[in-house]
Amino acid sequence: MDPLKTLVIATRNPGKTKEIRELLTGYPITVKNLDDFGPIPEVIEDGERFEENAYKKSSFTSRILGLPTLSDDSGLCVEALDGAPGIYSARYAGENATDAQNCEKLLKDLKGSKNRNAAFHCVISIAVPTGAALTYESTCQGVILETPRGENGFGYDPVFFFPEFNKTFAEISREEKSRVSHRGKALREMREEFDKVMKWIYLQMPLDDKFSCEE
Ligand code: ITT
Repeated sequence: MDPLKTLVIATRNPGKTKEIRELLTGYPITVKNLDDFGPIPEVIEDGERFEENAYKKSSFTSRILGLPTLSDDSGLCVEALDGAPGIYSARYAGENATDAQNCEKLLKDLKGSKNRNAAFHCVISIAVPTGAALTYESTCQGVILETPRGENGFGYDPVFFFPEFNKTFAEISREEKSRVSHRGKALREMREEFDKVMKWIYLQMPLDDKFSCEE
């Protein structure tokens, strides 16, 4: 595996993997994810901000695997709930909660609330084994419905209504979602300067990797 031509996506969320892989097609790199490697220790996501957790995931994984690594830390911030579930989005209804249980708790907590404004946040961190990292971030505004709608996507997509499309994120295709989503926008920002990112990775990687004779 060439460390200068490989990018690992540090996630165990299949929904994220699909979206990120699709957005990275066409790059002169091989995209791997955690399923391509043996068991590796869990990252402790105990930061208080999306940025902190994104960096923890990318730097920890990159150090363990010795490969450039991209991570995504994201979540839904709801105005009437003072920004909750925020960084706790994945485990809002409990440590091993399913997407359906998280949506159910959200709808319960918002019952009777007139203010349904919410925003998805996404921070992308690309780290190299030395610990250096680049960060990209974006948000996407929407409204929380009273009942779930649609079968696509993951997480809170069935309850996240996007006014511009007059549909929830679970009622649109992955391509449509990527065009407007928090993750799509952050990744496109990265893609716009991907030549620079590749150069940065090359400069940051240990000398041994640059002079390796392996293909
Ligand atoms: P990894 O840490 O392994 O990447 P995770 O699902 O635990 O996977 P996060 O800690 O970043 O990831 O939590 C993100 C949660 O936020 C995710 O589980 C969803 O509940 C929600 N979320 C993020 N992006 C979303 C999207 O595009 N659509 C719907 N829900 C989303």
